[in-house]
Amino acid sequence: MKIIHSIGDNIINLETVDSTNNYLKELLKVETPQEGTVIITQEQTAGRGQVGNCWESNKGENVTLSFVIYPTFIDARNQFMISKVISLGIVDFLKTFITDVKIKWPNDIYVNEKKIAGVLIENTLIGNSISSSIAGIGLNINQKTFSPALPNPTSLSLETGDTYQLEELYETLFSKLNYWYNKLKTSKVDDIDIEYLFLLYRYQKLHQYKVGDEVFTAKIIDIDQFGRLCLLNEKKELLQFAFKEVVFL
Ligand code: BT5
Repeated sequence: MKIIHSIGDNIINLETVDSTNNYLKELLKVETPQEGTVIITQEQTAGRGQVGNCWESNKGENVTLSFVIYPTFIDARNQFMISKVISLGIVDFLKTFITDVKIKWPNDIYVNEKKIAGVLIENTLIGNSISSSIAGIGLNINQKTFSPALPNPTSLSLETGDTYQLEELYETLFSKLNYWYNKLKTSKVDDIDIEYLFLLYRYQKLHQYKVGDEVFTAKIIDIDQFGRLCLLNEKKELLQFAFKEVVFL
């Protein structure tokens, strides 16, 4: 009989680490941790964002964790589905405390135009399938002041005025992540796509975007199968962009 594990069934707590994503990456080189194994840390000395970006988080104040899943059942070309379900899990978690939570394509969670969380997903592909996926979540909880270099940070505490016991949050966060990951496992792709667009920051609204030196007005009309941003400009032309090819103004 195959034992099914959920995110959060197995937790490794670390006082300090360079990056929880790095820790899992190293662990995967020497063993196959059970699916859903989570690395939680109080402090990262080299927390990472996308391509060389840093993730800042004061010690003991926020959620900084990574978990591993083995979504071998989806094609590599559909890997953005993983990003979708993780974003949806984080949003559902935050909605138990605050309203107006949005997903900013491709991997940020926004509250009132500010970034409260970021997700770093690192997939290992074998041929056309995904052999493992490490998902790192940085979620600002109790931190109230941030380095001025960050463009628009916020935290749960700044939004609600409350202070939270981190240990009391994990169970809800994991249950929301499991809920959406199970939708993927059971091929409820339409449920995922509909909810994702419903929660998408700037969906169907006219805003300005920049590509190279060109600034234009457009609205987001979709995120395609490959995770590309689909914009419709004022000339009614459809434009598709991969991550980093377009800037939100
Ligand atoms: C992300 O990258 O937003 C993904 C962040 C993932 C962090 C988690 S923590 C646990 C796990 N272990 C890791 O090493 N990483 C993951 P990106 O979209 O590249 O955004 C990074 C940018 O967000 C930075 O360049 C800053 O401008 C900004 N930023 C950094 N720290 C922030 C914070 N605490 N709150 C809001 N914005 C922040």
